[in-house]
Amino acid sequence: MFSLPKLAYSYNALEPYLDRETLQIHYLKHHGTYVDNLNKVLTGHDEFLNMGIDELLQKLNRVPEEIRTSVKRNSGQHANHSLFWQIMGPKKEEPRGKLLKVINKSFGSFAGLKEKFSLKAISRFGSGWVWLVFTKGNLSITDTVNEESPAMEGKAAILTLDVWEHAYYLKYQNRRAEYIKAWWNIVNWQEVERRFNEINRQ
Ligand code: MN3
Repeated sequence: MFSLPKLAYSYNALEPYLDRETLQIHYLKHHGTYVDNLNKVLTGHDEFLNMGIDELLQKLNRVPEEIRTSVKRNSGQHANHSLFWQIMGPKKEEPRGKLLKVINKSFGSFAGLKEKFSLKAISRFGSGWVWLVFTKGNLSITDTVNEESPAMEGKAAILTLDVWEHAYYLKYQNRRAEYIKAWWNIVNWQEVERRFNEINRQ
């Protein structure tokens, strides 16, 4: 069985950048529904129901074809949102240490990373996700459509941004660029660094 991960902060902790109502609906209703649907569609398929989410994403091709699209959709969204909640937090922080060095190497500066990532997020047409991926000593920015993710290709992302409209519409309406600009204030760089160090050690 899959379940909603606990949030490490309260629903209003990310105000004013991410409002309480949006966070609550996004987490409980949107993410909650993906988790419920995943458990429902996998009922009777215990092999997959008992996997961790990362393993399930790696083994989607083994899921019976008649339920594969639904399993991919809901497991992808479950994994993406779980990461998204983790890499946010109420403390205003900036990247430091080894992570900052690699950011500088890959994008010139922290400002360079923010600019390139924001541009990708603004120009992603329709629903999807933007990612910061660490492979072979370098950081790179990619975007994916709908529920897709680097994890489905076996790559580890250390940061992600949800640019589906449900992530910002209540507060920002169609102003996605404003949402993205505000979001930088609530990135949990300690967690991003922890994920970076974990991959860097491998
Ligand atoms: Mn979402």
